Amino acid sequence: MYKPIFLAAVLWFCISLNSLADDGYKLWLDYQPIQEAELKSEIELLLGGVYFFGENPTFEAIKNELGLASKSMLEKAPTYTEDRLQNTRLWIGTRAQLSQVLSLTKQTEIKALGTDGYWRGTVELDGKAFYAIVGNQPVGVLYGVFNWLNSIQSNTFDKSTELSDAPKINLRMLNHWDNLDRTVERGYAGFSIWDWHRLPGYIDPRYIDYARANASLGINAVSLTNVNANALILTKDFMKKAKVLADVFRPYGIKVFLTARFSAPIQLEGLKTADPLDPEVISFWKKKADEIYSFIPDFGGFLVKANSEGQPGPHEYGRNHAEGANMLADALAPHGGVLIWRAFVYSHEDDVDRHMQANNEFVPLDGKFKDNVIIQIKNGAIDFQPREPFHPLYGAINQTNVGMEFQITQEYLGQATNLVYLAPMWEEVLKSNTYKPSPTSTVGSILEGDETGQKKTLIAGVSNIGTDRNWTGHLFAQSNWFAFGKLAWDPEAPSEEIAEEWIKLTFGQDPEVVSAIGEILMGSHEAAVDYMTPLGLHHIMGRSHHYGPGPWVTGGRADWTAPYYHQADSLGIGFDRTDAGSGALDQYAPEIAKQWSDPNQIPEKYLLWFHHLPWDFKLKNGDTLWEEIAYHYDRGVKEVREMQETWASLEPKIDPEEFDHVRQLLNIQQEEAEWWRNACLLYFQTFSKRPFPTDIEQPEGDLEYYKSLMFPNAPGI
Ligand code: BDP
Repeated sequence: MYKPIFLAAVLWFCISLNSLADDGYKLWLDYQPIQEAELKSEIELLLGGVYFFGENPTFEAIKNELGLASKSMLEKAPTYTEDRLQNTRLWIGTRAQLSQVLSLTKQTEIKALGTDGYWRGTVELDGKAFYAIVGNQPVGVLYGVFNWLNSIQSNTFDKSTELSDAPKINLRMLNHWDNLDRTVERGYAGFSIWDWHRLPGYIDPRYIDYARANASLGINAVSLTNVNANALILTKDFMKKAKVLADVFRPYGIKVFLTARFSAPIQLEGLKTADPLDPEVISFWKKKADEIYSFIPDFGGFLVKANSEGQPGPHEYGRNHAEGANMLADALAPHGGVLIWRAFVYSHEDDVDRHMQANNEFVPLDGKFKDNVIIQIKNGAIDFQPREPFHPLYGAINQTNVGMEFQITQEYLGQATNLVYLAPMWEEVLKSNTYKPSPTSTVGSILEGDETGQKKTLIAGVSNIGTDRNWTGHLFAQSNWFAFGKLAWDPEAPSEEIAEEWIKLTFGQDPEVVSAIGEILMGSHEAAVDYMTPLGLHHIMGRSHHYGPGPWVTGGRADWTAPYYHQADSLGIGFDRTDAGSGALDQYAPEIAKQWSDPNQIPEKYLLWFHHLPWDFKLKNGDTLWEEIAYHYDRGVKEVREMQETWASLEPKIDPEEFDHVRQLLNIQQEEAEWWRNACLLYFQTFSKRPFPTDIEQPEGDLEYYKSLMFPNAPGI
């Protein structure tokens, strides 16, 4: 008798618990109820009388967002009015639509903000005040609305202050490394969110939430598929599927790009060649581009990885990167498409230091690329390492459009088990002074196009998004998606401010929570560098999956082994890239080459990236190199333990589900940090033959055991 009642009670209890718990799905758009009475009544007034100047699909998307926000923040739907003056408080529209009610000065000011810019503030008409959100185009209005909602959530909305903003970069883009079978290369958050099998018939609601999240950050372009490309994406069947995604994303201002496999003419059409100068090949790509545009009229263009890590490219036919890229760019040009060509090229048949190969290939081609080509350069010359000095191509080519490629997914940074906020690392790169083309140039100013008058600008990030309920595997990895979007919009934005914004939107306003999580975020990158690759060490991760330490990895092509990079021997450690070594430093401006060539002057964080130094080399603080390496690894572990303690102190203030998710992952991170420290120090000690400093926690375990660990099913490969 009691049983069903008891079970029902348990079920009810579980459901209500569950509805309280937060699984992270809503990202930074969870629109918490407004607590502050004054703000609440102000927003109630505004959302109680919304007038849209005109109709279009983007305004529908805005209405959807206002609906979600209002229901969640105020527990009621917004009221839309038909008459712009009667019972109206909030005006939403484009500059042209509001031209009768905006002063000429205001209109000129807004016009200067460009396609994606917006302005919001109070407009007076016949003695009555209206709050207006205005863009030059509907997409600018959308960005303005998201910004307004954000200000409500972070309690900074002030209707008496005008606010305007515009992005500094044209293309703010996510690169998905998603395969057509839904596996994701270097993906640690489940499978691909593109359900190709059920497309075009089935539109997963996630696509819309994905578009909302991106638009809320200003991300306006998405490359759907892996750079290690499958030509099938260019067949009609897949175009129909991609078209559906493009249709979903369009109201949110997001353009779709696809990766083009250079050998597609052979694979799809049976041509004998993919030579970019062959007339049949040229005609194949022209027809292909026309066909894609017939499905997706605003198709963004192609992203291409060629002649790199086994991908086909123009070199097979004795042609260079410019000839390959330009042929594809010509096919896209009549439709206004952009061709993004990656500079991540290196060959194991070339003995030259891998660090130098991209410059060697691209610098001689500077000025030879078409106007609709952008060269997409990774932040560093090797490969998304925990810390890299900026890529020497920045500033070395000045007559070619260049764009940035960051990696948001944490391939080399602890994947989805480590909490690492990447924005400080990106900020470090963006702020780096290149001294070329002008003494004050930075990577950021080059990307903004200021230095060379570059018209097409791009910041891309390799996505960390998958089917996991919280999208990114680790809840805190959401901060990296968020920060990427913010930096692509404004490469000068400080990572600390971005962190604070994300925390407030994700965890609320409590100053103690904001400051404690801020500390965790801001220290997390340096901690990871400390326990993985301190002092400029690089590429010493496990073979192929890049999970965990693998400084002993040898065999196969040299530039995929760890000793190629750390060069540890009985005399010392580090890769000599000075003139006495590979000479890679000469690819930087003389100001940098000079300073960094001197091991006593180079910033110590890059020391072993450029120098092979004796174990007893003295650092600025008087420690020997060997001691300092040990101190860094030791510190890294301790920093993770501090992160754990800080997080634990927040338990009463964090949603239980989110708290426990992060707590468990931090425990794994702590174990992994210890594993890194033990394995690397024990391994390097076989060369240094020196004792560990006595004031560190002594590395424990058996080196042979660490070497024997295998992870054949590690995710992301
Ligand atoms: C490396 C990844 C590899 C990618 C490659 C790339 O290990 O999976 O295909 O970059 O960027 O970091 O093309």
